[in-house]
Amino acid sequence: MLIVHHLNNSRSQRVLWLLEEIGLPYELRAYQRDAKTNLAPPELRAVHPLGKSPVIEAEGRVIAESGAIVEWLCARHAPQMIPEAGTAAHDAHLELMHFAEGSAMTPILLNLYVSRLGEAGAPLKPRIEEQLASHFGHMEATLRPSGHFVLDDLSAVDAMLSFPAEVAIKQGFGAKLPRLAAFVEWVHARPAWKRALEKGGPYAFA
Ligand SMILES: N[C@@H](CCC(=O)N[C@@H](CS)C(=O)NCC(=O)O)C(=O)O
Repeated sequence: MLIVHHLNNSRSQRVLWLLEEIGLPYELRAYQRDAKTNLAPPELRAVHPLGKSPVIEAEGRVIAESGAIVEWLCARHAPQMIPEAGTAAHDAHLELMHFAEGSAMTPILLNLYVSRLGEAGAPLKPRIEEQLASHFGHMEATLRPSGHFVLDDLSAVDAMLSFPAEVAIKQGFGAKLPRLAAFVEWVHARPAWKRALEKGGPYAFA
């Protein structure tokens, strides 16, 4: 059976959600962040050298990186969640899949780390804030009237972008970005998302 190495309050929540949407059975192995450092416990390094989550084990392989995991799961078990190759939707999907971890997460993580510097980090704040607004604004503008990022039904990139979208709402961007707020509300109302939350445990972005 497929194994998910799940860390509390992490990007692996979207993998649990996707698995619930697909209806694929899986074994959840839960890890807790260190209460002081917020880092993953060292046992995760025994699973994959990066020591982060999510990681899945399937078909004798160990796969890290949520983007790769989401693509792998959809390609194998939910091909309808990836637009057909050669179409404009496929290209848009590809771009957003990379945007989700490449661009969108950069200011989110910078913000997290720079905030720990207190006053020393103040000179970096305006640029970080401008980049957060720019990336979240891009997500808002990209959402289609159907409420999805590509196509008009749940796709792999909806799962990937659910995490930065949740961060945006948690950080108070929802008032200015109503479509993004509606997207997160829609995600959180999904029975599959609720099952994933129950299985994954407390989640700061719920
Ligand atoms: N690009 C990776 C990032 C993985 C990652 O940084 N995961 C975080 C949780 S969201 C983690 O495990 N942090 C704990 C640590 O770095 O010790 C992915 O998308 O899976």
